[in-house]
Amino acid sequence: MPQINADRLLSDLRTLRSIGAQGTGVVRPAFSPKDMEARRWLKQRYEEAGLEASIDGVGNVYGRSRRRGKALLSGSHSDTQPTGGWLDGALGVVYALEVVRALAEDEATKAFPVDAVSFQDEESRFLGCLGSRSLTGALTADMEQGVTDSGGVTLEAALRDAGLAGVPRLRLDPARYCGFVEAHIEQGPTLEDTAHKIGVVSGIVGLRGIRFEFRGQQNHAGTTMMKTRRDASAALYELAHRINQEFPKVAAERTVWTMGRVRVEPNATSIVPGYADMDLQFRDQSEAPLKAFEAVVERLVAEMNARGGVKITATPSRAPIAPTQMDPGLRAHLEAAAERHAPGKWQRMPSGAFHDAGIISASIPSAMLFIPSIGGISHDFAEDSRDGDIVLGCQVLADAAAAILAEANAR
Ligand code: HGY
Ligand code: MN
Ligand code: MN
Repeated sequence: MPQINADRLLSDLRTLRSIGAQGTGVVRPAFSPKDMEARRWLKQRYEEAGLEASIDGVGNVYGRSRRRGKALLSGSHSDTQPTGGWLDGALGVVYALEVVRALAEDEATKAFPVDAVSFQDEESRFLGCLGSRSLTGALTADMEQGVTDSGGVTLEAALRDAGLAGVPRLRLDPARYCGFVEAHIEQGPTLEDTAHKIGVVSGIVGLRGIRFEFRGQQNHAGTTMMKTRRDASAALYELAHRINQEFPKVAAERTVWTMGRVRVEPNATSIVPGYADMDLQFRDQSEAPLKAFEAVVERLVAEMNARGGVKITATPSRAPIAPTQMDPGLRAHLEAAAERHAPGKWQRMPSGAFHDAGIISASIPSAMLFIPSIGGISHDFAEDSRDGDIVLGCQVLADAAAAILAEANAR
């Protein structure tokens, strides 16, 4: 059975952490100088591991094995949230690199092809899972057209400034692969709460987003009587409150919704706001609650607009991500490896976060493995996992990879 090198694994994770480090966290937004520095570092590590490595036209780092036969693809994303944790994405990226090396060093597995990848912009600076959508042909010109980040930078400008304009974009060949496996931190409390060490993901949430704009009349906060106001912020607060009242009536057990970004203009104490906008994001393991939420939003906006005063518009804020189920055959190998290395200390579980595996699974059978997050914290500089859990998770992945490849190449 292939043996991972724990010191090498942890050293590469810590090197990647150092690129864009801020305190205990990491700031490496897609296409930023630190993101591209990390991708060039990774490309070099892929080459040192014997892979044919490249950075494609949207910034995906791809390492292709020179060996023959059905290949396994593994990886995740190395871009981060604006206040990102050091392991979100990075864990699966470095695990894949270590699995390439560990299998190459083992007599029984050294002939098997393992490809490695770091996807671009999983974290939705521009477009959630931009890189994996591009690699699978799911990134359309319409989706790219005019897309900007929260600061108004266009994707086109970001590609140009990152030196990627005109660079060919890679496309995965599904026929090359027996599967894709992504390792990731859980980003939640379940494994820690149950004292389990490994999660084998059953399904990945789907996600939709709506941007609301509220247009009223800016005016004086003292001389404008309440009954004559067209206060954009008051409409925002009312809609947010009514969403929080109505959504629970149609939500499923694990449906979540977040209104984490709002803007009120001109954002001054003595001015009745004339403009406001807000992003609503909602997720579930199935489409039904997502559709029900959209119907509630449509009804609430129509009711409020019928009153007049403030005009509300609601438009999709991002490309939707559909809920996906993980491949049973690959999951069985992850479960068997987990039982070998963490007997009785693993569980099947859904993913409340979305992941590139949710996009890749449309063209290549996919599966995911989780390790515990300390305190269940993620998308925060405090995000962390124990070294022992990090090492154990990588060994489970390497063991499962060997079994998957042996099965696929025995046929
Ligand atoms: O938001 C998510 O689920 C992912 O971590 N980007
Ligand atoms: Mn992630
Ligand atoms: Mn994330």
